[in-house]
Amino acid sequence: MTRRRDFEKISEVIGNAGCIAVAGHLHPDGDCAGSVLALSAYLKKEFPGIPVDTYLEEMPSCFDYLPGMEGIKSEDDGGSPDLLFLLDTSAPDRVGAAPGILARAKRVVLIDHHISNPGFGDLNVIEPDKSSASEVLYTLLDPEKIDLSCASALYTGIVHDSGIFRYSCTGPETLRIAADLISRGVPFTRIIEKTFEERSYTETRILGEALRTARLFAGGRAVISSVTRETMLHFGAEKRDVDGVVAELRKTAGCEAAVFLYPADTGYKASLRSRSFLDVSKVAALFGGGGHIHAAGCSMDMDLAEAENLLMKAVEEALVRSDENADDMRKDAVGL
Ligand SMILES: [Mn+2]
Repeated sequence: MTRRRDFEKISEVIGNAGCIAVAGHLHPDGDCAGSVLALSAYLKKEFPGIPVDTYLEEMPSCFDYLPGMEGIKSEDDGGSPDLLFLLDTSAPDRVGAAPGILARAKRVVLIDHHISNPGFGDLNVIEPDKSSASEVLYTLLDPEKIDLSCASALYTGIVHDSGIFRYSCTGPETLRIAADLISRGVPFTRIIEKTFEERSYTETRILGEALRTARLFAGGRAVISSVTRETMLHFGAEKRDVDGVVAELRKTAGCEAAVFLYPADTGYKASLRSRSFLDVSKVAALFGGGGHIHAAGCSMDMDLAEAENLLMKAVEEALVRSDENADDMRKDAVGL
């Protein structure tokens, strides 16, 4: 796996920056928020003379324990920092909260783990073999200067992108880092309970509806479900209330892939997940989206039935192509 590392420690890149900004991607998840807030907390403590602005779109309230949540800027205030740290953000058009800041910042430093990241910063640390941006960030910090709140934020990022150390992106080093963070007193049981297990009443009910209406396709090797605008309204649900649905669909026995659609401002958004071999980021890319091998998403600016049909066809074709590739590999292996 390619590793790109333009520097070894955060302290090397601060230089004489008069003001610093830290930002992440659109629709921040646990890794994005964890890495952004961990770095903000670290910089504020380590460089108290330098103002640090933190940009993040609104987060679900289960993340309220993260450090510095109260000081976050969720909209573009026109700031032009000397130095912008952009975390977990795979492309220039994925910058959340303050998209314009990318062009206004004098110097941009990327810290990421997306394989698709082209390296659009002035300095880049992009390590696709790492579980999370938070794991990459940990290796750039001085271990002696990671305090409990920074450690809790890093742990949050790692535990979210690794699916509580279950996804294949979890490596031995991921667990060593988690062990170090736990030894610093990170309240890991509470973090996992609060951000994974706890569900609002609304989430519980709309999840039930999405599971009840799930359908198999591609010969039972994939599952799809969706919720309409009307259903969202009926349950009083917002986008964040359906974030966990696709992960539940993915648990369906025999299914390699899961697709979930929910209403966006225009049309629908699709979340795709796979279990082992299918690269759903390639399916999402067909519709202008992207992501990781096992988790991806795209926008479908059309009516629901059309979006479902296109996605089912694309997933089924991708599954067939994977079968053919596997056949070819078997033939190669036996010299046919
Ligand atoms: Mn991530």
